[in-house]
Amino acid sequence: PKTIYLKDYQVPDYLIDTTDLNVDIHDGYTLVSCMLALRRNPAAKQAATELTLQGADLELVSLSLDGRLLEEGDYTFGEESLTIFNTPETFTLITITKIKPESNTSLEGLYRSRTMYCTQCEAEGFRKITYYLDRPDVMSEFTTKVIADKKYPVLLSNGNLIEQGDAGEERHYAIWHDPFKKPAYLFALVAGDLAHIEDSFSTSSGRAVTLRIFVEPKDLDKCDHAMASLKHAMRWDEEVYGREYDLDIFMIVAVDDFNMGAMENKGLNIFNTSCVLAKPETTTDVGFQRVEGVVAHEYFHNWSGNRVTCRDWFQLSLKEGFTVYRDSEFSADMGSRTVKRVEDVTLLRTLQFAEDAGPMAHPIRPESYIEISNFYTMTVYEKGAEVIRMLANLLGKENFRKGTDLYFDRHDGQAVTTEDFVTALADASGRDLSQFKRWYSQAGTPRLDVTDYYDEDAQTYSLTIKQSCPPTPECQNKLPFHIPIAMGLLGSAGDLPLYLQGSQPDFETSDNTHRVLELTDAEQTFVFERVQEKPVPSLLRGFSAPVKLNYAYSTRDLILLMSRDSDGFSRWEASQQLGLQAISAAMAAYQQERSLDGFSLSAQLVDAYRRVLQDASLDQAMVAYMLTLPSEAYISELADVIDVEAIHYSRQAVRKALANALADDFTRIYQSYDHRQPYAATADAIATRSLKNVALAYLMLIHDEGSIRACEQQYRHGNNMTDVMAALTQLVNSEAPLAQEYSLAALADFFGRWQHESLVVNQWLSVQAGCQLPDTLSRVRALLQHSAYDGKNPNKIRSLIGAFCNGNAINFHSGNGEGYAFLADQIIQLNRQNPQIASRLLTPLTKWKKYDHVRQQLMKAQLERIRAEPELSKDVFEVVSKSLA
Ligand code: BAL
Ligand code: ZN
Repeated sequence: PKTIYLKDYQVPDYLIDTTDLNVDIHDGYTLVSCMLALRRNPAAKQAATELTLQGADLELVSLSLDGRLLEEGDYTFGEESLTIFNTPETFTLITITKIKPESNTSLEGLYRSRTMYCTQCEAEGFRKITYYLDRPDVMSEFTTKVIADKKYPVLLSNGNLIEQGDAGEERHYAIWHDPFKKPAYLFALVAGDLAHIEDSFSTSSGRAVTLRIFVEPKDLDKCDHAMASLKHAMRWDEEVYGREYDLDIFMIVAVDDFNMGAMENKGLNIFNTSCVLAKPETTTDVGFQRVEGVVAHEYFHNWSGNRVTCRDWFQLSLKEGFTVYRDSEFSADMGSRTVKRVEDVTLLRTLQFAEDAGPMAHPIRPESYIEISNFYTMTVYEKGAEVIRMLANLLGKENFRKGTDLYFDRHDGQAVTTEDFVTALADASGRDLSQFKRWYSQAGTPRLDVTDYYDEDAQTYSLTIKQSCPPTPECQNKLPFHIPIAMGLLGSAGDLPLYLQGSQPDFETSDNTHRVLELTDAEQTFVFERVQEKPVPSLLRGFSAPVKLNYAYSTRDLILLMSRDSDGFSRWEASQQLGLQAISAAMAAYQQERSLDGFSLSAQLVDAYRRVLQDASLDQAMVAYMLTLPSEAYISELADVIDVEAIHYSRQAVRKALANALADDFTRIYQSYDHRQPYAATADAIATRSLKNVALAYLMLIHDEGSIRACEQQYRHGNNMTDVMAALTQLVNSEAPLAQEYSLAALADFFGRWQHESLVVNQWLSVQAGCQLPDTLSRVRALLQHSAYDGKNPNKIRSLIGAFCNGNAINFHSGNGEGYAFLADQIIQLNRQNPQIASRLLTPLTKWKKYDHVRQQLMKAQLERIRAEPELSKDVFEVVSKSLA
C-alpha cells in the first residue's frame, strides 16, 4: 500500500460546481446516476487534460461526457480510480454505477443496517457510492433524488426537501437540495421505515428550524434526551460562539450498525444508536452524558467542520480538535466544570498518552498516512482539543472569541488548514503563536521536571522547570514547546499571593493567588518574591497543558493540596498521586514476595481519604472521583515495564484496605441514599448516585453478607440502569460465594428482561467480558456463540471483544498468551469484513514493547501471524506493520 504525504499536497485539477445524484434503491442492488458539472481549477499549476475520479467496489454501467457515451479507450481504470482522457475546460459528466448495499459489510458508503439503508462517507466512503473527486477540498452543491420501494416511507438526504411523489405503483421518491457547497464526505442518504419525534428551535435572528430525530419505531420512547441536548447545544453555540444554524431543518437518524459514534453530515446527522437513544430504564448516567456530548459535538460541526472544512485529511484536527474542545466546554457549562475536566484528563492520560508512547504516535497534524481511517485517534481528537484549550487560555476569553469570529468569517465556505486557524487567532489577538505551532507538528507527551528552592532569608521561592519530549517515530529531537503552566503556591493556611519577579501581578484572580507561567525554553527558572514560608507548589492547575509533570511531592504535601488547594482539579490530582504512592508501595512488596498478605495503609493516608468523604463542601461527584484510585490502564501508562499481576493485585489490595478502614463512612453514605427517589439525569443526581455506587463497590470488597445482600437488592429493585448495572458489576466481580451465586441468577434474569433491547444486551456482554475473575476468556468465547451476539455489528464487537481486550488486563494478558491469540483470531476474521473495526481492535497488541520479555514474544508472534495473512486491508496493514517496525 502507498503512503500519502502532507508535503505532496496539490490543489485539485478540476472543481465540481454541482452534483446531481439519482439513487435508485432496489432489493439487492442500487443504481446511482451522478451528473457532475466540472470545470478546470484556475488555481491548478497546469491546465489538466484528463480527470481522475476515485471509486471503489463500483460496477460501471455507463459513462457520458457532454452527452457523448464514452467507450473503451476514452477512459481507464486504476486500483481505486477511473481516469478519463481528453477532458475539456468545462463539461458535464454522467456516470451510472451499480452498487450492492446489502453486501457492504465495511459500513462505509451506502449500506444496509437492519431495516434501513444509510450512508457513512467520512473519510473516503463516498467513492463507494459513485466515481467522484473524493477529497475534502472539492466542495459542490448537491441535489439528491432518492427512489425506493414504499416499504421505506422515509427518504432523506442533506439540505431541504424540494419535491416528493410517486415513482410507479409501489415506489416513491424524494428530492433534496443542499444550498451549501460541501465536500462529498458530508453527503448522507437514508431510506427506511422510521418513526420520528419533532420539535422546533427559534434561532437568535428569529428563524424557525424544524428538528427531527428518526429512529426505528420501537425506539421512539428514547429520543427526548437527545432532542433536549440538541436544543441546548444550538442555544449554546449562539451564545458562546455567535454561531447560528443555517438550514430550515436539522435531522438526526439513529442507526444500529455504525463504525463511529456519529457523523455530522450537513443537516442530516447519522448516529450510532448508542449515542442518541437514552431513557433511565435502559441507559446509564454515563450513557446520558455521552448522548448529550455527542449530539452537541455533531451539531457544533455545522460550523467547525462543515461551513469551514478541511483542505486535506492531514488537517483532521482542525475540525475534530476544535469541535471536541467546543463540546467539552458545552458539557462543562451544562454540568460541573471540574468534574468534566477530571473526566477528560483521565481519558487523555490513559489512552492518548499511551498512543503517544506507542508505535502509532503521530502529531495532531500527521505528516503521512497509509489509511486515513487509522487517524481518527485520541491524539487528533483529544490532544487536538487540549491544544485548542491551551490557545484559549493563552489568549483569554475575549481574544479567543475574536479569533474564532475572524476564523469563521474569513474562511466561511472554504477548505482550510490548521495553519489558517492559528493565523486567525494570532491576527485577532496580536499574539505571536509561532513557537506554539510546534504542538501541531511534534508528537509525544512532553515531560516537565520541576525542582524548587526556598530562600528563607531573602523570602524568595524559585521554581526551575525543565521540559523534554521522548522521541517518536516521526521525530527524534524535539524543539521546546510553548507550555502554559497554571499554578499557585500553598502555605499552611492555603493559597499565598504571587509576586513573580519581573512581572506584574496577575489580577485575573482577584486575590492574585493564581497565574499562568509560560514555559518556552528547555529550562527556565521562575522566582517568586515576598514568600513568607516554604510553600507547596500547586502546578498544572486545571491540567493547563497535556504534559507529564514530575515534582517530588511528599505525602504531606499531597494531603495539603488535596484538602486546601483552591483549584478543584488539583485537589483531585493530589488524591490520585496519593493513591499512586500507596499502590507503588504495594507493588514493591508484591514484586518481592509475590504476595500482599501483610499489606496495610498508613493512618495518615486513611485519614486524608476519610476527610474527603466527610467534607460536606465538596461536590459529591468530586468525592466519588477522589475516592476512585488511578486505573490499571493509567498505572500501566506510567510504568516503564508493565507488570500486569503486580498492578492488578496491588491496586486491589489498596482498595480492600481502604474499604476496611473506611467501612463506616461507606456504609453511612450507602444507607443514607434513598433508592426510591425518581431518576433524574441532572449533574447533582448523577453525582450522588455515583458516590453511592463507589461506596457500594468498596463495601463489596469486605465480603460481608449485609453488603452482598444490599447489592443484590439494588440489582433487583433499582429503578434505573445506572444502579442496576453498578450492582450487577459488583456481583459479577466479587469472589464471595454468595455474590457469585447471586450473580449467576442476576445475569440470567437480566438477559431475560432485556433481550429485546440491543443496547442493553451490549451492557450485559460488557459486564461479563470485564469480569476480573479467572476464566473470563472461556465465558467470552461462549458469548461469541450466543444468539444475542452479532459479529457484524460494531457495537456488539466493541462490547464483547473490545471490553475484554481493552478493559480486562489481568485476563487479556494472561501469561499463557491465549488472550493474544484470541484477539488475533478475531482481527483476522474482521480484516476483510470491516477493516476499520479490525484495525481499531488491534490497539492493545500494538503496545507489546511495554511488557516483560515473555509477553513481548507472545504478542509479537500474534502480530506477525496477522501480518502474514493474505489480502490484508490497508487499515490493518498500516497498524501491524508500524507496530512491528
Ligand atoms: N467526523 C467523524 C465523527 C465525528 O468526529 O464527529
Ligand atoms: Zn467530530
